[in-house]
Amino acid sequence: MATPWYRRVSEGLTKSRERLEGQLNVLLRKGPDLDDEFWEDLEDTLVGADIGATAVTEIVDRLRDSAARQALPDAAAVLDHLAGELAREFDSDAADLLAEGPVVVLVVGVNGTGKTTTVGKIATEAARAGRSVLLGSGDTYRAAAVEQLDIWAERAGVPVVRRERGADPAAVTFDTVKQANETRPDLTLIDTAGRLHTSADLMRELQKVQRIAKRESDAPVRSLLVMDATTGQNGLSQAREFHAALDLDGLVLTKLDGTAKGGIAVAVVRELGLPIVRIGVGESADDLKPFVPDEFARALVGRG
Ligand SMILES: Nc1nc2c(ncn2[C@@H]2O[C@H](COP(=O)(O)OP(=O)(O)O)[C@@H](O)[C@H]2O)c(=O)[nH]1
Ligand SMILES: [Mg+2]
Repeated sequence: MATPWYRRVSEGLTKSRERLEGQLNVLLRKGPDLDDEFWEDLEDTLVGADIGATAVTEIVDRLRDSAARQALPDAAAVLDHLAGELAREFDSDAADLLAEGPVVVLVVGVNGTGKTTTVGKIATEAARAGRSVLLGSGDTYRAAAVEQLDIWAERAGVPVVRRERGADPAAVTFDTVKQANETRPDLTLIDTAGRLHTSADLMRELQKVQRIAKRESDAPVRSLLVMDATTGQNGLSQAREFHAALDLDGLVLTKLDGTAKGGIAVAVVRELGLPIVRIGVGESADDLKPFVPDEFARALVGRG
């Protein structure tokens, strides 16, 4: 049964699904036999979807195993099990860090990945659920970033802490956390900049922001990476760098509507061992969704 959630995510994953489904159909047309060629083609197809070589090897091994044990008759039967095996790659027991309260969440990531948009969407989601929200405008490098966040905040009806352009992001963080300690919102979200002169400069600045937040906040502080799914393996290596510098707590994977390689979700979770907290499947407030492994896998593979 197609829930509204499933329908929207499934729409968002259209490009990924069409690509993967198309290739799986090519594979099926080659014949029903579960020979070496089938398994190799299946591996190639999954690697091509950006699922990542280690995950693919394990998924295919498990499929081979169940093909033998459950006497799966042919290629079609194996592919019917693919979505289930993909879903197993995700940890479905991870707690939703945005549902904690009170909590302070630093939102980090490379420029243009969708940080400010995601902060706006999360604020909207939380405000609609009747939770109190406070935003911190920590990208002080671009005037447009502050204005952009203000627009989201106004629409969601939530307050924003800001300083003048060029101010120290750690100072904005300090002010935001101080206000959070006084007003005790359920959810405090701090937007940050994604570009500095070098990535080492950026990591140092974000570490400082994180240090100040943790030192000053009465509530727990979490760090959430926003990653653009269209950047594929390159995005994955940036994610590793953020994780090494900041010891992240979770991920938001954005722009899944804009890529044919949504399999990157599997690679990211596998490589970083972090939960996907939300996914972005478009630019509007309604296009931020919780991550539901089974349904995500089905939307990605398209079969069944
Ligand atoms: N298609 C699509 N666009 C998105 C998504 N999330 C963000 N964007 C767009 O990506 C662009 C950069 O977003 P922004 O929030 O400014 O990125 P930031 O530099 O990380 O703060 C904007 O045009 C957003 O509308 C998404 O899930 N899907
Ligand atoms: Mg921004």
